[in-house]
Amino acid sequence: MVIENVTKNQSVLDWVKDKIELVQPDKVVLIDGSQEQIDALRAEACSTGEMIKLNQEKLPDCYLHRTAVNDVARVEGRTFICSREEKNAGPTNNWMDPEKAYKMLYDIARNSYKGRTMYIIPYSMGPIGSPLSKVGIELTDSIYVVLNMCIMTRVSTKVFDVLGDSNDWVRGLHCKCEINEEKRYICQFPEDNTIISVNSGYGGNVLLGKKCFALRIASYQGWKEGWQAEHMLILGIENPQHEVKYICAAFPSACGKTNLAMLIPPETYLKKGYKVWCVGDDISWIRKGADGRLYAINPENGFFGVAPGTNEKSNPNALASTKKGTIFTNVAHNLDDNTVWWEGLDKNPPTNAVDWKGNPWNGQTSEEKGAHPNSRFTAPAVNCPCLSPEFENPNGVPISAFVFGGRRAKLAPLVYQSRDWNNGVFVGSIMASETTAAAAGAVGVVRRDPMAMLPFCGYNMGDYWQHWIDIGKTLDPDKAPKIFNVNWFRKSDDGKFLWPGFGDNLRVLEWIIDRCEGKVDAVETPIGYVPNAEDINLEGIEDEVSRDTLKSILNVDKDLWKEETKGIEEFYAKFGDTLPEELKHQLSILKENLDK
Ligand code: OXD
Ligand code: MN
Repeated sequence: MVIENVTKNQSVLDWVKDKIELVQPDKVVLIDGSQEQIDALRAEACSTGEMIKLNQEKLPDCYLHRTAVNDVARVEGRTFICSREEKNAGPTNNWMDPEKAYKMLYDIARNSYKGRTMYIIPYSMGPIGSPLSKVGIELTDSIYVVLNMCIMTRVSTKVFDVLGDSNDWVRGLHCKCEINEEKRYICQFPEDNTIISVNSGYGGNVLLGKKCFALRIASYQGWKEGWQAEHMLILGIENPQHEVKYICAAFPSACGKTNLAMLIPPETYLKKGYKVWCVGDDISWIRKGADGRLYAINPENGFFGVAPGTNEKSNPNALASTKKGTIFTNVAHNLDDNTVWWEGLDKNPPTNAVDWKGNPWNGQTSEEKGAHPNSRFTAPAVNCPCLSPEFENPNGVPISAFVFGGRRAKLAPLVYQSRDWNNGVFVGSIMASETTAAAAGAVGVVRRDPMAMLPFCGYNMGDYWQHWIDIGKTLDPDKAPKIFNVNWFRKSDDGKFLWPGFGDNLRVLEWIIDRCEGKVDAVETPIGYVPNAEDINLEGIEDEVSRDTLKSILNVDKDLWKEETKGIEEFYAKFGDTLPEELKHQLSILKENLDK
């Protein structure tokens, strides 16, 4: 099938023709998302060694892929926002002049598909035809990208029917080139709805629907069009009366976001009939509905999850999601039964295996890791046992609360509620996490990551905060989601975690929902409202968490917060005149409250 047969959209036809002339593929293939085509591409990728077909009894339709060893993660240092004015990229993004960037990227891309095939992937972020969805087209020379996009997005030529002759679609050009680190660039052109990614073959750099479109480009579109693209999971909490309330939550990496999105309620809650539903694990697109409330969809169609640490205990729903139709990237390959393994899957590493680099590996004796710490599974959302029945709802789900979070050993209490919307925007803007041993560099260093959007905001973060404030102005305070902050990671002086986390986090979410419903009181502190210790349900974990321990992790230490305001001030100073007045005001209120 050729593209001219499925669309007459001139902007699409012109752009594709132009890019074909640029990169000079031997062959052009239009991807229609059909099972037949997917099967043929899987077979082709296996015949060239690009993918390995896994044990089809244990892992039906599952495959393994290894990237180049120099190409295993997103590369923030080589990711650019190419807005016409540097100021519009803001102080937290790398910026490149668009004219220069196009020239440089086209020089790299020119003739790079010689001897290769161009795949044209038409896809929808969000259910096809939903008023909250958007269309993208990615051109790629990688079958791995095609097959991942077929899991992570809705790939179909039907998107052309939805698009008609509109110019509102996102252009994505991906060229593997030589996977040269020195010439690797991930460039977003928000003013042109365009993404160009060269010299990488790894997930977040090349699955252009995800971070590049659904966050960087979409956050800019949301700013211009009056909606929001956020780095937030979406979950639904069903109570024993079968009422479901939805929460969107943002966390920096290494805070258990995927685990929270697929939380299994504690035994006592299960017995009473509570359920948790996953709508999304990473990204939310949010818009005001006809009833004046905010509604969110998950624009993705799969999970691109970190494999290490995922196991039957930490996240059985994620693990179950990987059991069919999944592509594993950079995990260890168990040759005995042709399955996969990663650190933290179980205590029984394979002895006859191949590590993520492709070398023979004995998990019982080797000092090296079998799977790369950022190895991934790309799993279809439909596999998830707790996938929300609302997952395909084109209108999204109504949001009761926004939850921000971070990893703070001493500072932030287990949970607090902002005083109002603008105070909640302030709480999101000061989000920060202390680094763990999982990342390179010093441990315990505070890294600011406002709304968990630091590497994903497609425009000036100051304007982004103002956009949050402006959205609040359009909402009736009774209908606006309430805004909270959580911290699952408070530690004792001897370094032990004081809150059990995982499924028990539902106890905190329950308080959050009760606050949204006006069912429970709270204590006012300088930073916002904190629960009365009696109001967090500890049934079943009294032995682990005493009321006194709970009280200690709900406390707000004024001296630590005074120190914190200095860090906030320093961070805010970067934004100059783009820092919203309202946030300056919020910071001064916090300081006053702490001095009282
Ligand atoms: C992700 C990330 O992979 O946020 O989702 O880095
Ligand atoms: Mn993410």
